[in-house]
Amino acid sequence: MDYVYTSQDISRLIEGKLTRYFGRESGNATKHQIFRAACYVVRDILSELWLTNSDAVCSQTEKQVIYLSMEFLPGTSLRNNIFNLGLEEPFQEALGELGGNLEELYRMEPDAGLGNGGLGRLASCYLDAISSQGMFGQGMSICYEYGIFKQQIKDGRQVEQPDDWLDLGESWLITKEDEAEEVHFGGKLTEVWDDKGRMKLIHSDYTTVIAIPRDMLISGYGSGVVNTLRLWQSTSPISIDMELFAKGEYLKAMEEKHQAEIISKILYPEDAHDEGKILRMKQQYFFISASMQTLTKRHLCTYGSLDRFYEKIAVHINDTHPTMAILELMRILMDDHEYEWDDAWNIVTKTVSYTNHTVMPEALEQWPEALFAGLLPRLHSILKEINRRFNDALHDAFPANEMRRNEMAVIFNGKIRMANLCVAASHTVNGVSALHSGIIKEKLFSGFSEMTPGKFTNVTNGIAYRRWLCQANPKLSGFIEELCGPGFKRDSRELEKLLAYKEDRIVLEQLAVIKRDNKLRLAEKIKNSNGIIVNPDSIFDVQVKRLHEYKRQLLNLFHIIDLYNQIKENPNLEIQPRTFIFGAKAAAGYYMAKQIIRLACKLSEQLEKDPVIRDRIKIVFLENYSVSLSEMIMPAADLSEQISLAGTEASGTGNMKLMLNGAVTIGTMDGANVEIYNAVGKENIFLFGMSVEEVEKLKGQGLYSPWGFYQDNRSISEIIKFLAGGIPGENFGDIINSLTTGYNGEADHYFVIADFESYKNAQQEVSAAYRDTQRWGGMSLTNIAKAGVFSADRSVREYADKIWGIKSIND
Ligand code: 26W
Repeated sequence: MDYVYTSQDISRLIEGKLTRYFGRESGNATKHQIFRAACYVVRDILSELWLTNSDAVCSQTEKQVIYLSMEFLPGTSLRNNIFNLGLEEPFQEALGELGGNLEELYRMEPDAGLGNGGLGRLASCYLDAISSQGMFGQGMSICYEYGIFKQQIKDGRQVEQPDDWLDLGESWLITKEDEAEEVHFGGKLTEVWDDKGRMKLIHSDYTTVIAIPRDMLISGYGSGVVNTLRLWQSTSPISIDMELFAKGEYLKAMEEKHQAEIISKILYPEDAHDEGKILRMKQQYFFISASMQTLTKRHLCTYGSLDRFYEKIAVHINDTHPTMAILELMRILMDDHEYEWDDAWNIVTKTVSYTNHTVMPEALEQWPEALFAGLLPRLHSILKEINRRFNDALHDAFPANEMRRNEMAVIFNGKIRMANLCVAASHTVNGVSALHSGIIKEKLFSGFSEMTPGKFTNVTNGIAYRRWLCQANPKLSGFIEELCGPGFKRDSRELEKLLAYKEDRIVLEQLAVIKRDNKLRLAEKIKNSNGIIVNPDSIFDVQVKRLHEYKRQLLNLFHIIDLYNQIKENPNLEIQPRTFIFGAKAAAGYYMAKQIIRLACKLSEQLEKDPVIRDRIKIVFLENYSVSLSEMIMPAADLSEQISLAGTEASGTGNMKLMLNGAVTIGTMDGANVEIYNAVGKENIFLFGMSVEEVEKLKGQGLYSPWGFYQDNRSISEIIKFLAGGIPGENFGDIINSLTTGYNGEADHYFVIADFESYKNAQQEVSAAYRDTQRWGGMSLTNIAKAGVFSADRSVREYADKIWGIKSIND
């Protein structure tokens, strides 16, 4: 799609914004003002498209998906929108004419970090893909005033700082006060009988919170479709209680307002650990209630009835956090529109679908029933009825198996199990990689799959690849375009055309030059932020992701300590120089994760101090890993560390971004690594470690003892000794304890020690392969060429066909 804007048009539009909003001209405007003006111009262009080709307009005829998620991680938007609109050139020229610089504006934009990691970024990749595929859909979430914390490293420790992103980030938001909704908390229920002899429940004495929509427009690449991400902000209908104020009770006078506003104040930074906090419950109901009310109102306005709601709306539940949508839709249908239970349930179950993103037991949400009942009395009464009916169905399905019935119940032992509710009410349930979908079907939800086998499916995750290739790595993207034409930007499978050059020395050399340029760019960033000079010819060995024991950053550190010990023992040891790059945020309350960060940072200092070591191995811990930082790291990586214990990482998406940028994976047979392996073949990946079955077997025997390895494997005993006293003044006793103390799977819960030898061998193969530049070049090229299947465009088409039943306007 072509939009005809010349650079003169764009500079005139920017000047117009500067005059109207800031009373300035480009000559005397600040950089912030120019940034804002450029955003407003882009926003206007998107708004125009939105008014003709959007979720709002076309939902009159087309079915659309509502993607409910507690988290979205859009990162920055200016570059992405300008790229998607194909307006890079006119903007570049216009900014030049105005005495500015487009790259500089890009760098000023703060990340919208309204998510923790994989789950939130996936949601944003999918919105991008929905628009790019010419489909209609809307994301719905919370407009957190503070996003994921900014991480600083001080003396090797993580320090969390608030992320005040709205300051400049607000430029993208369109506030729609007229579409605000009321959300009710607490209160009491009374039964009354109407004149037709029907019982009705009246909800009274509740507290009202107002939800105000702040919409972000989501452009698509070349499709002309613009969708929206609706972020709800909370406020109170009462700004100040005048009576209390008059009595001199100033703080109390504003209490209600504060209580309301705190709901959308800050994103919970726990990922994969459910804390069962009441504020989190309020956040969930707040955005779900506002979203479901808006959707039903909109539908009613167009069609006059909610009978066939599911023919126009697919509601998708992104992990269990938005599960209350099931209950809220039941409430609206029955209480506000007088549907009978069976009819309401029929509509709900035809509307909702659910994706599971983790099998970690500590991440599966459970709410204490009493807490839930107090905060959401009406939803609780609906929930109890769902549970009662579902228990009847369970009795029919498993009459003789009480254990099975108990494990599948929605309410059990005073706890509400959100995942069970999701599975019971959704028409389709999916996992996020082939392996993970198998695990949820066969293990996590095995009872459900016995009862309703057809409900389960897989959609392997995908990434907004144009962001990580065309925008983040323009040199590589430009080179691919030279070789294969521009088709890959629309159809990622066209990347396979690169395979024709697998043996072409000149092409491989050119790819290596591009990689080196990107490594130099990252080296500059490292110098500025960490004060460490890195060698661009060393292997850039990258592990970037949230810090979790299951992701095994510790295994990576074990390998580094082993290399250190080896060089210490034999200073003449020939080794391939490596720069180990880490980026990882730890949840604020996750003690062991923070210890692992400290180990990485202190080890980094220790290596740097030693001239025999520092030219060969180095650790760089980059602080504040984020979408923007990943856009700089991915293009510079040689080796991609995907080393979770098999069966723990649902999919991973960083693995896909790194592969797309030509990094070769060292990994376990876990999550989407399995599919990467299938795509590139065994000669283009370094596999190691136990398989899911082997892990299961070892766990099942209950005999695993890290001590056996400690005694038999000198590398391991030396590593533990190093941890016990190798860094003067530092104590890593708690890490040692976590690996060695406890019985039956307590010690070394994620089998770091059991997988070490295999990992070390794979790492030796990496070094050998890297030394053979021709071989490495071929591996790298194959990884790029085969990354096409991991496009979010493909994932979204699968969701559309298999789950949502939505279509593209381009088909
Ligand atoms: C209740 C606290 C909480 C918060 C977030 C529990 C669980 C989560 C998420 C489900 C964790 C998450 O981000 N999972 C990741 O989802 C990605 C997208 O599907 C996958 O690629 C990752 O493997 C998975 O860890």
